[in-house]
Amino acid sequence: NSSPLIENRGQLIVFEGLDKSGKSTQSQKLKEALLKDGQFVDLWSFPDRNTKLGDVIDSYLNKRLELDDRSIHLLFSANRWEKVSKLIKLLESGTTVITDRYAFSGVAYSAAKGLPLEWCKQPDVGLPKPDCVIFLQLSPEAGAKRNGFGEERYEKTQFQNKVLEQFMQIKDESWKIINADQNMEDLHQEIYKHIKSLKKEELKRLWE
Ligand code: T5A
Ligand code: NA
Repeated sequence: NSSPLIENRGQLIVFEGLDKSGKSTQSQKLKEALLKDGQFVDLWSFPDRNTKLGDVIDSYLNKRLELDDRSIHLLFSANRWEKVSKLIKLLESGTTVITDRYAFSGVAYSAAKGLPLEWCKQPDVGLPKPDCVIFLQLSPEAGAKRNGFGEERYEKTQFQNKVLEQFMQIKDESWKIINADQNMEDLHQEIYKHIKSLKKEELKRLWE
């Protein structure tokens, strides 16, 4: 019973996971594989550090700027909303959009600081709902051993454990949790197979 409008739209695929779980590596590999299949694909990441808001967020993450927890939370959300009209246009025109992080990171990192979970979700209510969230599961201890860990604000093992707990509170039926502690190619194959098995549905809104 799916209409041509649904058949022809692009999918919204989100990668989530703790710091250094391999999101950037795998989102790039998935993009290349889908392009090879002849699909139109765009790869995005959040935060988008290339906008004015993203510049402020980058300063915060690199510890050059201090902000109230609620203030930075709202900026991360605003940084998604500033791109929504473009996102919807792409999906409707048939381009699949893969994003490296999305609203789930927004909620999990802020709730891990102690902000109420329900409060954290509110600013992102109504965003396009992903067709699929690929959650790359890697223990905080394994993540800490990877290159570059520890440079940015949230990269401390104890905090990462709290973030993981919050992610597990907000997961839903659209999530696919995948063991990220395997070699890059095997991991890619597992993700690719899952994405190819997805059915096309109407685009929904998040947390409505
Ligand atoms: N944040 C984000 C919020 O608080 N609120 C929000 O709303 C949003 C959107 C920045 C931070 O902002 C927070 C969360 C973050 O703390 P970011 O820009 O996505 O978010 O930065 P990171 O998540 O820190 O990205 P990373 O660089 O840490 O990690 P990735 O993308 O998960 O991992 P990747 O692919 O770069 O790989 C990391 C390293 O591991 C190796 C890679 O070669 C690389 O060296 N690697 C593997 N090694 C072994 N086996 C594998 N399978 C591997 N895959 C990759
Ligand atoms: Na990344």
